[in-house]
Amino acid sequence: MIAILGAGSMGRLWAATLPAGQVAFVPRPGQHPEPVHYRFQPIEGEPLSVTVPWLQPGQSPDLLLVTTKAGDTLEALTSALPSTPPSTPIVLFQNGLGSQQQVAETWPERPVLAASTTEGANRPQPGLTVHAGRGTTWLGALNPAGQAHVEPVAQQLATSGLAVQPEPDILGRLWQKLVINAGINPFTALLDSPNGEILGQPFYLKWIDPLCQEISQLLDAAGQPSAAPEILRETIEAVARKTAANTSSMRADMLAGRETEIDFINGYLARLGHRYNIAAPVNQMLTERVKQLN
Ligand code: NAD
Ligand code: KPL
Repeated sequence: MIAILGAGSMGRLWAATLPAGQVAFVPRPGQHPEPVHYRFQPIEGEPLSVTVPWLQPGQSPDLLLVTTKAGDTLEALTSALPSTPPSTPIVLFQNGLGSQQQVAETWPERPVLAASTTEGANRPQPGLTVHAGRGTTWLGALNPAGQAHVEPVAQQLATSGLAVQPEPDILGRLWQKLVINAGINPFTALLDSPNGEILGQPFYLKWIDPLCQEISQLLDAAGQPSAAPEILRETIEAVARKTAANTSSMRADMLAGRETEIDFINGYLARLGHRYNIAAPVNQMLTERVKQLN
């Protein structure tokens, strides 16, 4: 049985694509709800009707997928883990960085893995989950206890039909995504613009170079491969152009009045600056401004 903690867009994507009958959502404490019914719109073909039960007391999952937002993850796992066998691998799907390390440090003896995914899923109306973009999910261990689980978990997740790849350097891959999210997401939320439209706006043009300077220094301090600020800017802008019409996850959260993941993107970089004594005022400013939007 695969348990999924977080019955939102990403959780429902996996629940709809993994073989039926093998998946259950993990309830919040005290919740005794009915099974979750929804329509699932795959990338191609007709919508499917999906029903997912909740994990019952006494059921022991052999895999736990965590698809909560970064800011909810520690609390959600604190409730869920007492009834999860200690040997069950935990796969973290959160964007950004910081929440993954919190989990690995809080439960060092449990097998903790992280996923970085370019799959896209959303819920444009109640009861409907849309697989909005096909991508790849990279999977790697965050601690020694997780190492032996990478290959078998990748094979188990690949039964969904989604592309899943083992990744020996999952932290590096999470950093690559963090850089892109740090250079696109806060601007899309603050300017209330699709990804491609930020590129010509004065606020973006004023801050992108000093932001890339900070990120370049932070990459070095964190032991990640060096990248010059100009290269970082090119990488960020290539993704913004490729996804020009997209509403970023941060802008979508802002428009829906949900808490954003800024604390785990530019906020993470600002905290890292503090730790390594590297000035990161642009990351700090973007974090504070996005938090003021809520
Ligand atoms: P979402 O808000 O749709 O889903 C999160 C779910 O977690 C919600 O249903 C919420 O009720 C549930 N939750 C919160 N606290 C809980 C708790 N204590 N116990 C049980 N459930 C709890 O978010 P999402 O879009 O599915 O994103 C989840 C994570 O995946 C985020 O970190 C996001 O950045 C990342 N991600 C999402 C996508 C995507 O396309 N949706 C793509 C890549 C990465
Ligand atoms: O990952 C993204 C997000 O919206 O969080 C990008 C790459 C910016 C695409 O929208």
